[in-house]
This record gives sequence, C-alpha cells and structure tokens, in this order.
Amino acid sequence: MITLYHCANARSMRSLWLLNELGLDFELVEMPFHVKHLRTPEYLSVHPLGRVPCLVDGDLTLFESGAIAQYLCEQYDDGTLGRAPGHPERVDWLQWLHYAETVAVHGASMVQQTVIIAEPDQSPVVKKLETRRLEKSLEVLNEHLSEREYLLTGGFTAPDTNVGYSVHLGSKFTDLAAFPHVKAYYERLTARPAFQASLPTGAAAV
Ligand SMILES: N[C@@H](CCC(=O)N[C@@H](CS)C(=O)NCC(=O)O)C(=O)O
Repeated sequence: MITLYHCANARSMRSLWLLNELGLDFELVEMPFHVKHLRTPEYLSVHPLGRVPCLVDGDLTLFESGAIAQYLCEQYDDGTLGRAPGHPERVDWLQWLHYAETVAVHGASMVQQTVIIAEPDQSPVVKKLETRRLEKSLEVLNEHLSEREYLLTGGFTAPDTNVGYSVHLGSKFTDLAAFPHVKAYYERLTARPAFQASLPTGAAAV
C-alpha cells in the first residue's frame, strides 16, 4: 500500500498529481501546513525534517519530490510518464524533472517572505531578488516551451507534474502573461483531471 504525506499547495502536490496521473491506489495523509503538525514525534519518525512530500510504499520510505517521481515511474509506469535509461529522451527527462526545484525555490522563498514571516521582518530586497530570479527561471522555460507543448517533445511526462507545480506556485508571485508559452503550458496542465484532483478542497482551498 502506498501512503503519501501531503500539505495543500505544498511540493507534495507534485507527488499527489503524479499518483493521480498513474491511476494508483494510495492513502493520503493530509496535514495542515504548520510546524505544529509537521514536527510531531510521530511524523519526524517518518520524515527526519518533518517536511512534505513523503511517500511510503511497503517497507520503503522516500522523501524528495524528484526522487518520488523517478521511483513511481520506474516502479509503476508503462513508459508513458517515465523515460528509462537508454531512452533517447532520458537525459532531458532527468534535467527537466530536477529543474522543477530551480523554479520552486524562488516561489518557496516568496511564501516565506509573504506568508510565514511577519510583515515587519519581511525584506523588500529579498522579495525583489527572489521575484527576479523566479522570472529568469520562467524565461528559460518560456524559450523551451516555444517549440513544444510539454517539456519533452514526446508529450506529457512526470517532469511536467514537478515543473507544473513550480509554475503553479510561481504564478502566485508573478504574472504569467509575461511568459506566453509558459502561460499556455500552465493552462494545458491545469485542464488535466489529475491536476484538478490534486488541488486542495474545502477549507484548505482558500
Ligand atoms: N526538495 C524537497 C523540498 C521539500 C520541502 O521543503 N517541502 C516544504 C513544502 S513545499 C515543507 O515541507 N516545508 C515545511 C517546513 O519547512 O517546515 C522536495 O522537493 O521534496
């Protein structure tokens, strides 16, 4: 049995989305995004930093959303969402899978600066720098997507869930209209039923 530890709108949305794309059965353990819930002795015994995502599959426990995507594809995919070693798109698959974090770190810094840190301690310099760095990372994506619908020419794959989440997060801090190919890509992604099934519902949606 697969269990995913998740917080609404956090990077664990990547793993949730991919599980949904793969059509796997899993148990979702959803926690409010607060240290009070993430740093309990019980959860620290699952993830040593008390962060999300964390995936448990039988005896195996995995954190890091990139590793989780790679594992799920190697274990459960038929070659649609994954690219095995030797496949002509394997190296691109790896590069874009991990590019997701290059984009997401700036969104995560902006969450810290705008939501987690109280206003008097927020830094206008950090906010400006992180927004600019987020935009630079989206520029690279925009150029890449000017010639293809998804990150790989071969179609939608697991890196699209990880990068797609990063774009979803980034869109809260910059206007995607400045990156038309990214905007169109984001619209394609958000139309997918598996993406929609990974969005928060109820109180967590606000
Ligand atoms: N590189 C890790 C980052 C995991 C991470 O930092 N997750 C954030 C949510 S987006 C978290 O759990 N933060 C809670 C905290 O730092 O207390 C991954 O991609 O899985």
